[in-house]
Amino acid sequence: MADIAEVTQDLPPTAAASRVEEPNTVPRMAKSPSRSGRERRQVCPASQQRLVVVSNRVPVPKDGSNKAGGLTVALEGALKQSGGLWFGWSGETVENPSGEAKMVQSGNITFAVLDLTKQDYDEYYAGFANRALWPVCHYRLDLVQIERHELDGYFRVNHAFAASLAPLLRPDDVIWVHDYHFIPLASELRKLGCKNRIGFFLHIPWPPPDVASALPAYGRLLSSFGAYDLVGFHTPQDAENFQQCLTRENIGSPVGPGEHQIDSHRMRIGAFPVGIDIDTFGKMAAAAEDNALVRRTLTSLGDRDLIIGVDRLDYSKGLKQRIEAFSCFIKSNPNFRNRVTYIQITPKSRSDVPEYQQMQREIAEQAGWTNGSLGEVDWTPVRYVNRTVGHSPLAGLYRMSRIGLVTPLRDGMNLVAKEFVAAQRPEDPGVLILSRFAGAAHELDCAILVNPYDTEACGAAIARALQMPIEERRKRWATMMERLRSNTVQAWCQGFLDSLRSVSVESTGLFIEHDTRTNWSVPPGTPSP
Ligand code: ADQ
Repeated sequence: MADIAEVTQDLPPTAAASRVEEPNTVPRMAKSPSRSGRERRQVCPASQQRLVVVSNRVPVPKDGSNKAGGLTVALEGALKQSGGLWFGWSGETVENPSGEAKMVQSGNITFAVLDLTKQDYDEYYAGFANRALWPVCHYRLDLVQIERHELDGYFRVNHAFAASLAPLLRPDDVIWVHDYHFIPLASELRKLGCKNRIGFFLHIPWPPPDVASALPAYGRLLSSFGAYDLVGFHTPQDAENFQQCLTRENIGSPVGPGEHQIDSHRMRIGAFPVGIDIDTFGKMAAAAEDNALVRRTLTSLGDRDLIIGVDRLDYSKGLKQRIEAFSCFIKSNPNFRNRVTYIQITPKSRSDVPEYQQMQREIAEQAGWTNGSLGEVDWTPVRYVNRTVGHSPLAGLYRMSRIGLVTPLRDGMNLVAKEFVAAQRPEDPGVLILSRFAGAAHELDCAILVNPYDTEACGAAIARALQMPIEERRKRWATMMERLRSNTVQAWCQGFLDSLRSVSVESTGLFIEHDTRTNWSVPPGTPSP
């Protein structure tokens, strides 16, 4: 989950002035009926149910900060609708965390964050989440590190988060848990008596059983998914892989498309491809033509065409293969020498994970070596930049690029691909070259789809994109825009929550109907009071 997990890590520390000093203003979790019972239960109409979002990083607001990405804005929008709580890690490590969440109120949204110890951080975040779950989910079994104490730390931190969240919950809250850091959170909440509807969305891919089973505590992790009412993925392929994993491990059984019965609990499994706020992004890109950084960059290019890559520095993004493909393109198409510039904007991430440190060195060396061997005194073919760029200049840079090079080896969705398309000029759009292993390829199949491992084919795709006739560029772009327009980030949010609100009612056995006279929701057949 890019905006939340990575980009918001730049958010400044919590504003002390806006701290809510009285955690008791948030009601304690009340007793609720059995998940499978048919007791009368006071349930708010769906529109009034409070939303609780749980994610590893929380965009705690601070005056003057304007770094929220589309996903954060969409989730905040959903939280604002009915009032909400956003819960997760503070981003801080301290010696003795209190175990009680620090609360910040902003309008009708409460942000509640917990500190971690250094050991928790090392084991849960840098350890199990990013050295076991991340590589396995990205099909990189060669990079998996299995350490028993990190696995223990992962479950311990999930237990601690659940214990801190439980007292903040109300019986009718709908809980939406995000990403691989928190797979066991629902099962930990259930152990503490939580009967709420709980949905989970995985922002990264889910691999097929032969790959996924390389995870330590595979069976335990899979079983813990059973505590959710809805589990969502970016693509039907990921959802199918996941259901196959459950079936192969004899964890419940499929009971129809996208439904899985585990004991008495029916869980829904679905694909919810995340979108972007296409109109806002398009407008921002158009306005950014006047942005100072964009104009300076344009001037620095002279009459060369721009090829752009924008990614966190992560081995899943295929940067090594991408630079190789660019190099192959130049060698096979010498007429393009000194006529194109490839800018790769790549902020470092997870620098405390050893695999990332090594990769950072390798990519920097490769970019330098490529420039040394291909460049001219007056031409640097690859500009490699380890920086975060603001959303507005980034949108402007996309807009002035002839090619967006988005070639991850594996990606849950890839929002850069969508942002690149949304930023283009309708009359003269650039071309998206997209890996077939990005979730975005399901919707953006009018991009030039490539196999990122095939260097020569990727090099040829760059040549093709640079020479693509304007009619073809416009046609491909218009089709992609149609797809993006029909699935915005707001629609994604709404779609997931609608599904969660409907599925959990059925799956818990509490077939709740709304009684307009009492404004209560009750199981059908319950006599009126
Ligand atoms: P990420 O792996 O971080 O997210 P991605 O979907 O591409 O990848 O999102 C990156 C976001 O960060 C984009 O909004 C992009 O604009 C921004 N960004 C990247 N580089 C930047 C830079 N140099 N400066 C400023 N902003 C930059 C995870 C999954 C993805 C999934 C998302 C959302 O790995 O597969 O698409 O969550 O679910």
